[in-house]
Amino acid sequence: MFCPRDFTVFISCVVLFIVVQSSHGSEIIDGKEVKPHSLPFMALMETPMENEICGGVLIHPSWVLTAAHCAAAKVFLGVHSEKEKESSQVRVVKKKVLHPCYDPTDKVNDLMLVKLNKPVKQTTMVKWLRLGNTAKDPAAGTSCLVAGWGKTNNVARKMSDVLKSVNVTVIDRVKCNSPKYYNFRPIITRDMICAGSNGQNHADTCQGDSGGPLLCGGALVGVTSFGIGCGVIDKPGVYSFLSEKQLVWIKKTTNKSEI
Ligand code: 4AZ
Repeated sequence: MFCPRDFTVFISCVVLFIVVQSSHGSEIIDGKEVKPHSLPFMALMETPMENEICGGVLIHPSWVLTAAHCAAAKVFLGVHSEKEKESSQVRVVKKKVLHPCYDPTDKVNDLMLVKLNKPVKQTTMVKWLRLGNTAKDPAAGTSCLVAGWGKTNNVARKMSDVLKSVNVTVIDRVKCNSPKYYNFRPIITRDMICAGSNGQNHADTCQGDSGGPLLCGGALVGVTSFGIGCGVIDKPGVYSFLSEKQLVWIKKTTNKSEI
C-alpha cells in the first residue's frame, strides 16, 4: 500500500541527495585549496578536548587574533594539512584576553587575543601579519578573501584537511539587517561586516572557520564570527570588523609587556 509518509521520506531523500551533490567539490564553501603556506599568518587552533577547531591570525611573534567564542588551547603555525599539524610550530595558549565588551548574546566584539607560551620563529611558512593603524570599512560589493580548515558543506560533519579559501562579497549593513537577511536578529552593527555570495556562488565560511581572517586588498579587515547555516545566500557570514577602536585595543594589549 502506498503511504503518504513513504512519499515524504522519498522526497526528503531526493532533496538531501541534491544538496549533497550540489555542494560536492566545494571547499570552505565554494572555495578551493590554497597554495601551501601562501597565507603564512594562518593559525590553526584546537580546543582543550581536541574536538573543535578555530582559525586565527598571527599578528605578532607571540600573539594570535581570533574570535572570543573560540575555546583555544593549542595553536599550530605553518600548517597546510591538518593531519600533519604536529610537524608545524606548536604552541600552548599562555593567556587569553577576551575583548572587554564581548557579548555572546548580541555577538558584538567577538574578538580575542591569545598570547603564546613562546614566540614563533619566522620562516617561509610562518610570518606575522602587521596590522595597519587605520581601519578601512570595505564598501558593499568589495571582494575579500576568507580562509580556514572549516566545514566544506552544510551536511558534512568533517572539517577540511587542507587550508582552503574563497572570495566573499561585502553586503551593505542595511541590506544585511533587512527582513530577508538577519532581520536585526542579531543586530548587524557598525562593528560587523556581512560578506557572502557574489550572486553566482555560495561563497561562505562555515563551522571551524571562526577566528580566521577576512582580508580585503591583502589587509586584515575582520575576523570570522558567525552566521546561520553556511552558504545560504540571504544568511551571509558575519565578521567582526577591525574598526579604529578595535585596533587601539589590539595595539594596547599586545604592547603590554607584563602580559
Ligand atoms: C561557526 O560556527 C560558523 N556561515 C562560522 C561562520 C559561519 C557560520 C558558522 C558563516 O564557526
